[in-house]
Amino acid sequence: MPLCVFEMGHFSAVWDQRAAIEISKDWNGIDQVTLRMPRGASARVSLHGGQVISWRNDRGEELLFTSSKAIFKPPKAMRGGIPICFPQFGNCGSLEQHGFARNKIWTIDDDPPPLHPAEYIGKSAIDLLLKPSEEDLKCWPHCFEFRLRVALALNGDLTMISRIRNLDSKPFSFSFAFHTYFSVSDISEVRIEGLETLDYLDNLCQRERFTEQGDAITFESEVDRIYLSSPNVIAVLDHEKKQTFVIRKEGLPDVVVWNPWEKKSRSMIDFGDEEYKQMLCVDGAAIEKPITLKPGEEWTGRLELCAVPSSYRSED
Ligand code: TA6
Repeated sequence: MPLCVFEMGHFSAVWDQRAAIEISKDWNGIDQVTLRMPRGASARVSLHGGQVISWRNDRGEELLFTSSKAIFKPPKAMRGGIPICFPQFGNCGSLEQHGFARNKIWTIDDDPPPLHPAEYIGKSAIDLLLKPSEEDLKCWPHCFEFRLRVALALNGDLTMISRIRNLDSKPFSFSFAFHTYFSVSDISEVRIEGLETLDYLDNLCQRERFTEQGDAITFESEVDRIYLSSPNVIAVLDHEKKQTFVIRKEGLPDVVVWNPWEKKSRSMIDFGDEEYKQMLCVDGAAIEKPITLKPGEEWTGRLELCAVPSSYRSED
């Protein structure tokens, strides 16, 4: 099948005609957009929350976790996939936990301002837009535009780009996270590399600040931490699956690491008691130092996820 090149404004994009974009409706009648690539990879985004709800590799294997008890009923965000946490991460002030963006209906943005040409080459993508409703402005009185681009590359890599612009007459600040639920084989066989020696805020100790030791992070109990000023490349190694998630990020200095373990799992109605064994949240985020935008200013946060075969080397 020939590749064809077509003009997008002043950019050209190389397009494999076997790539496809399908729009369907979920059982609540909310649009979902599925990106399909010729080698078999796919990603599905719900207009409910702009949430990526599925990311599959060339073999059709699901790479993101979704709870078997997830509640697919607005306004609650589905437990899994990649919910968008904006304008806050966490539970402070009058806003709901992790902000309202993940609980709102987004629209398809058919005329987004262009990105760098490299963002278009060999990718299938959808652009979504969130603007505050009157109701939103009552609880968060700042006018903004949030443009989200979700793109799938020919090799199955998933890219999410958030662009948030201040359309107000005064500055505003926000915190942000791509709240990414990775599917793992067995949490006791997983380690994270790239966060060694960093400071972190421990959500299990009123966000007290600690320093991570020199080894990769492994899991034997509940972990709920915000690692600060992290490198832009983090690896999540899954021994059993012989697979590594490589996380590349820009504009997202912090990394949230969360596994609820047994006790917390039992307290969540939309989460199975044993499901903590098959998931791990590793979120690209901007939390410690909220982003402040002056009128007219725009912030960009970019996340790229790859799933690569890996031979996991145990240290011992
Ligand atoms: O740090 C991650 C976290 O804030 C945890 O404390 C836990 O609450 C998790 O997010 C899930 O939040 P959610 O609102 O999606 O249930």
